[in-house]
Amino acid sequence: MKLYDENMPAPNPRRVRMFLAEKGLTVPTVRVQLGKGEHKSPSHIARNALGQVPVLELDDGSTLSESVSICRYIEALHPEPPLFGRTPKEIGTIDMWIRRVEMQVMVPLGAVWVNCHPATEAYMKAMGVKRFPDYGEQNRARAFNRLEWLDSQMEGDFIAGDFSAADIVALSIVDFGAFIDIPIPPGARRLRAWHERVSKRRSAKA
Ligand SMILES: N[C@@H](CCC(=O)N[C@@H](CS)C(=O)NCC(=O)O)C(=O)O
Repeated sequence: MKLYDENMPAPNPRRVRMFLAEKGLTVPTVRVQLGKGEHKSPSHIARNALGQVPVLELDDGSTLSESVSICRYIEALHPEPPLFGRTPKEIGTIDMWIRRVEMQVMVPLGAVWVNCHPATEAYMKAMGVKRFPDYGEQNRARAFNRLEWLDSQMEGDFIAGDFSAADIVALSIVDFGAFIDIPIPPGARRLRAWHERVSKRRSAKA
């Protein structure tokens, strides 16, 4: 196996690195530098038609994309420790929270990133994609609101019961939010405590 990867602050490849670290696995990695447009090169498009990272190349030469799908593949090969749940209820609950953090929190953060963050201005222009700064700003407010909502939903130490893939996905998103100046809101005490707890894990450095 080989992981086509990119360094922080890219949130999606980080999920796979963290997942592998939690499983105690290492795989060779190849850096695909987004800043240099390497993800849109013909060789990378051949790996992932969307021209994104992460991509996992399997030993038979075929490829898998989508960070959560790659993690599921790894879990199927290496079930211990289970990070997508063991019982039907755990499996459903973890899946629900992965979808919620991606759709409720990551979607507005992504809209800020591509529409009004200075770091993507030149890139979007080079890609020929028009930016809508007002839309981006609306999503900034939405992202703060969704982080507050996530805080209101926190019941225990982790997002979905025991530590799971939902925490890995959420950490990648919350840290990306901080990188684009959308930090955990001041009143979100439970989310902040969760963030401190999860950030202390060795895998968070992966
Ligand atoms: N849903 C995908 C998203 C992948 C994604 O957006 N990756 C970013 C890096 S964090 C990327 O490659 N962006 C470049 C682009 O979309 O052109 C996943 O979970 O892997």
